[in-house]
Amino acid sequence: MYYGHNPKFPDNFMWGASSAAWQVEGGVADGGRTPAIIDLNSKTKKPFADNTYAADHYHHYKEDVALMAECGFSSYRFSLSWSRIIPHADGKVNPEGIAFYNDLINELVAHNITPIITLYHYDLPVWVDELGGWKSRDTVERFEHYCRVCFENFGDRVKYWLSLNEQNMQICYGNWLGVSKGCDDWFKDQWKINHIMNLCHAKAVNACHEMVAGGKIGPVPGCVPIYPETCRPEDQIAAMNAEEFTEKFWIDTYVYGEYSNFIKHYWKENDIDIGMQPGDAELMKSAKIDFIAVNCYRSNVAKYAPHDAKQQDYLLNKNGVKGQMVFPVEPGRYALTRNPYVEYTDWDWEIDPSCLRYEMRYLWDHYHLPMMITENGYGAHETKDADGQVHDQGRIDYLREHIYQLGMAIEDGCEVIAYNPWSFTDLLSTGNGMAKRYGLVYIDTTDEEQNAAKSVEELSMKRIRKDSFYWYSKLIRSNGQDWGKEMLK
Ligand code: BGP
Repeated sequence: MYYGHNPKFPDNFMWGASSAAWQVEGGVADGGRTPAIIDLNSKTKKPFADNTYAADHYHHYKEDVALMAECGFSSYRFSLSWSRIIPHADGKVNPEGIAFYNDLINELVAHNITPIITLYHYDLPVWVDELGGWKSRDTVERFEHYCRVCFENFGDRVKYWLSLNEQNMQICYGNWLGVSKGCDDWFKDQWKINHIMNLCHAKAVNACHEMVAGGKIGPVPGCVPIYPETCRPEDQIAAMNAEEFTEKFWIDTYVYGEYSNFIKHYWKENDIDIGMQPGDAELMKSAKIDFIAVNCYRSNVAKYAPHDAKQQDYLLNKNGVKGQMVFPVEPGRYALTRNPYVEYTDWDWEIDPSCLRYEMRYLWDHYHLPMMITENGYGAHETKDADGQVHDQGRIDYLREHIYQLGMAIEDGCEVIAYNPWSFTDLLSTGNGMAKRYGLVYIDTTDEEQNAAKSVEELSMKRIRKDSFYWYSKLIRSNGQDWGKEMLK
């Protein structure tokens, strides 16, 4: 659809950026925090980078919020560290953890920045893991207790809440994100764990509605639009299969509060028992979400995979040298493949601005719920130039084209309330530490320096505004009018 004018964003549209506790905070042992499973991953499983220091936001939060305000933010999406708030199995609340987040929230509110909080972003406390972790139904009760503590302490100022970050990706890539640890039969166990996560999500939704006056809550699926490789009918069905098994099934469950016939049939065919117990169906049905938060960076292409094709796991690019990605083959379901019509990042992620318009249209058509973008962004190798500045034209191009397509989705009639790209400052990448940078603000540190440092005081951690910071500031201060170049084609 061509409109003959640039897109307009709603007057109260929230512009900001995004982060997650374990990737940005550092201060892992400060203020009474205890370890999370992702800390262990970050220490032992290369190329995860050690999150001991990360971007040291724990000690720089005031400076970081001041920079957000300078940029013109009206929102900031971040996560809380469960083990900072409840560090031990006795379930007692840690006053220092509460104080840290109160200070951060107060600082945001004082600068007219709306906090959008993720309750869970990959950092299960080790003490919860030791008591059975995601394999144990007791985790539902523990998670609900944690959520209630958050709503009670922060709900007076925080009205937008997000339940679990990318539950779909945690299940699809269980090995990568530490969820499959200790499972004997991941093929079957993943669905039990997924069910427990659904119960956690439902408890969070209901507790938010019960405890937070005017509170709104939604899930955060990782969304990757899937295009069929050709108009061959088998490719179209393969694209639908990929969509179901990587994201649609999860979003359907959040929205409808029940499992679809498609997935129930798959479980039956494969003799999978997800551990449904009396009361679960009612709990899931009762949890009505207010919006869908969307993480969307890229699109994928699917094609037919015969039932006797050779299975291939998805091998992600782990070093930022183009051409390392190996696409998955799921015999009888789908195979993913390269898209010849788009550019790729150094980590082989498709650069496809239209994917945002597609995803918004897709979700709006299916679910008719408001949406907010909680992640979208450009991961790149970056260093300071000779002038001490960071000239990230690639990120400006990426953001400009993606935000423009988001605006076109709004013109198409989609209800979108916020755009929070990943990330505000540089922070740890899940796959590549500080080597893969996403920030509008450069953090003067490297993996090598962090690995060699004995304490955070040895690291510069200086904040340097990248070119994208200035570009984004102009765009958001004009509520999406000042693109920095002629856009209408
Ligand atoms: C999302 C996660 C984030 C973030 C981002 C970029 O899936 O929610 O935590 O890391 O992906 O991914 P990566 O860091 O692997 O480049």
